[in-house]
Amino acid sequence: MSKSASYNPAEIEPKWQSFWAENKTFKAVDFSPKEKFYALDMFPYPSGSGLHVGHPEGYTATDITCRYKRAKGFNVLHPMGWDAFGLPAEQYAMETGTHPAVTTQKNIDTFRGQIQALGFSYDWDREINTTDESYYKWTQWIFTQLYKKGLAYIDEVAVNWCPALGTVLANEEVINGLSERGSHPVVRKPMRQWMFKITKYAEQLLDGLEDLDWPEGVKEMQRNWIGKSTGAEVTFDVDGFDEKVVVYTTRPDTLFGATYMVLSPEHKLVDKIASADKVEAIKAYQQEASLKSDMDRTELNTDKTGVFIGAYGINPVNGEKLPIWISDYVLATYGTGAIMSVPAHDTRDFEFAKEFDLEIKAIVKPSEKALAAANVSLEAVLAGDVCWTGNGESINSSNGELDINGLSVDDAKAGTIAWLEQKGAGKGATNYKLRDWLFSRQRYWGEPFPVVHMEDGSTKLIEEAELPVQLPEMEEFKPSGTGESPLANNADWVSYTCPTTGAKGRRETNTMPQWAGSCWYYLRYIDPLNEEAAWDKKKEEYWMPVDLYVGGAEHAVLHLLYSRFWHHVLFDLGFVSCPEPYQKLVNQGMILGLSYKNSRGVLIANDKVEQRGDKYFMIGTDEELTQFSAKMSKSLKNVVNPDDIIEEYGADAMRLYEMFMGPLEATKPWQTAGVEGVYRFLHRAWKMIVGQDGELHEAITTEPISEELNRTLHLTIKKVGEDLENMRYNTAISAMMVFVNEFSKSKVRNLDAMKMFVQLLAPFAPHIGEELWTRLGGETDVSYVAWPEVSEAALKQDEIEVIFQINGKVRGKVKVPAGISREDMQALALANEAIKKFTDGKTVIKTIAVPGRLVNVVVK
Ligand code: ANZ
Repeated sequence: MSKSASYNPAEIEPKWQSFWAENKTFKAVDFSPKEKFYALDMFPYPSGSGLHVGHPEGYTATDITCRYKRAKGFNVLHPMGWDAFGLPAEQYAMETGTHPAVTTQKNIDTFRGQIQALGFSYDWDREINTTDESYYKWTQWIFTQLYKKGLAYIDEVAVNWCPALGTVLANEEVINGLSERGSHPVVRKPMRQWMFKITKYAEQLLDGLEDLDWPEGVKEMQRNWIGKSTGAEVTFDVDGFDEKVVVYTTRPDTLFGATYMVLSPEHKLVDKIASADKVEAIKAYQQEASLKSDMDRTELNTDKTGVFIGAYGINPVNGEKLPIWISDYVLATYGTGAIMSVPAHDTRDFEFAKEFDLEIKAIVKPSEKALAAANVSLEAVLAGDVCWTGNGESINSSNGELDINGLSVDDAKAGTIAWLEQKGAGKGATNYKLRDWLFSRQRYWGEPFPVVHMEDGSTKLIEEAELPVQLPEMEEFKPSGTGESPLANNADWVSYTCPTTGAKGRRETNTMPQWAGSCWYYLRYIDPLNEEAAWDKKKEEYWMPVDLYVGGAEHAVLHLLYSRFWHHVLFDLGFVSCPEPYQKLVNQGMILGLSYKNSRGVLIANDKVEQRGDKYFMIGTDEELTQFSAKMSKSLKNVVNPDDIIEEYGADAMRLYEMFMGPLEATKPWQTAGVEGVYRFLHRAWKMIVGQDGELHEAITTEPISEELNRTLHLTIKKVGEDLENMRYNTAISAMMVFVNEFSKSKVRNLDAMKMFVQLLAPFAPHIGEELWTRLGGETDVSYVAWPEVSEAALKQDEIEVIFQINGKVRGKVKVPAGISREDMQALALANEAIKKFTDGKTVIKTIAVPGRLVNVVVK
């Protein structure tokens, strides 16, 4: 085939993709003596709508880094797979009768094709699919390990039950009482569920964050999610009963300001200590509270509700009788499910006290400075007209024995805790917001639990030899409606006979949530075909931890916390060699689409918009619209399909544009005109190297280039290398654009310089990179050719050219020694003949020097 003269991505891209696939160019070598580099992409859920431009953003970034690392001599592991269990495939099955396995396979094939068309350097021999038996067998095995360590248990828990979806949802899947998917009402209902004791790992998960190279914002979100707080548990006697109420408080220093107490409506003491005349009102209130989510209950600025239960607690510091209420703003699942209320210094208590006209007693006196800053008067605080939640000194807080008056909040806390401990009325305590993880779903399309409920009431774990517990083929996927999964309808599958004892039982019919497969996929990539074990320990030691993990910021807590939890457990069990799975994490920014709105702010879908000149109108009308950037969505019809871009401009242009749009972490709008810009750059790079006859450009010889061009070459090598180390892909591309501009002007283009440039370009635009490399006579493909070295000598500049100006007008150019000082530049300018002509007889008001660039002399 004759070599084509013009840049034609449609021709070269499939060619190189086949070359890489046939030669397994990007195979990761276990135990290679080279230094390892493990780059992980958040693997996609293969949805029916195909790849979105957001996917290749992160994938391109890691791919560039991987290709760079190979050239730097690393043994790179860069894998891809499919997070393929999940609700959409099951819902689609309910609507169409197509089995989720069929839909999933079809979607995976589409995704794989789209991803391969982008020329990513994945080791496809390591592809995994979380719905394959050979994969989920090991997901089940990990469950058995957690179970044996006592970290998995069954509990009757109030769960988020969504009648319309026929399933229970995780807290994160409920937004303001509605399901995240479909916005259906969600209610609270107690059900038998599998739970993981992630709370046991709260401290470890908190500590582990310290040494990770992660965005500070993500670490902070995890810290908040874990929500560690320290304070005290204080024991209150109940007037007339032997029962005691234990409360959790972060402010034991405010005990003297407690004026009432609140139990959560579900608190087990309520029935015991309530007076008979309150029972009915309490029942009604409990019923009402059961319908609200924790989120709704604890929100500020909501109307506070509650019922006085007719009992009194005794304040241990002063013996005062405090009325006990129930209210839904106190959660059953946090602390002890009971609080002492200090309305003067706690916002929710304040709102409640105002609502029910309860006493407000100020016992913290803020400093004058703090009052002024908050624009609050001391009188208002002392009178209980405003709630002061900040610091200050304790007042009215003494019982003779315990006297914390005049102390700061911290000292008063410490003093109170010491006194309570001495009296046996309390102790220091720590709490976490983190809850145990609800780990079961009432769905078909998920991993079955390796668990059987035996007839004798025991729970039997399916051991490794009997795994996997296969998901049975079924034709009906509708939830059973009782809250059980569709699997409960499959009597054959449900009934179990123990192969050794013959004992009978019922299989667990819940399935695992979608998080399960993604909790450990990075470990399976290490040893994807292993049938004997989830992974080989030696391979794990070689490859782990993941050196670079790139993905969307929406995973800041759930996936990233859950998988850290599993990994910590696996570490404690000795199955993995490092406690943390992901050493460095980078969040890619969201790519927005262009959208339109009319003068009333109504959003208009893109298929209803037409452009006239540089303005936008509602099709066929005079209604002018404004353009803005918005999240891509089907309804706005502003989703960009990568296939269309590849077809028109090629994969290299698509990759380059996604990186050129801005810093990787930034949110940025997609503009197809921008793709044209980088596409033209690729054309220019091609023409710099390939002549009109399809042979090498006649300017390319072995003749040396000018010192100046050589300097440009090495500056570019330096800049691109530094930018790649720091994942600043956009500025690296700018540097290469400068290079192409400079060299395209030159009639002498040294062959080696061209080869080095192509090496720099290849990680970003690998197809054109391989093509130009072979045309330049590169012997093997460019993927593993050693990265070019920067010549420090070439960077050195003996003389630089400086511009002299008078009142901002250029009056001369002078060569000066590189590294000249500002003062010397100014002196040279004033002594320069050309400048002197303009200063003679005038007054020099000032001289401004920009080192290495110019001197401006201002005269009058
Ligand atoms: C008295 C007090 C006085 C409080 C004061 C705060 C300020 P964090 O920081 O989130 O841990 N609390 C305790 N258990 C609760 C529950 N189950 N439901 C709702 N609220 C609960 O918050 C702990 C504080 O939240 C505790 O300290 C308690 O109110 C309340 F000036 O006790 B505090």
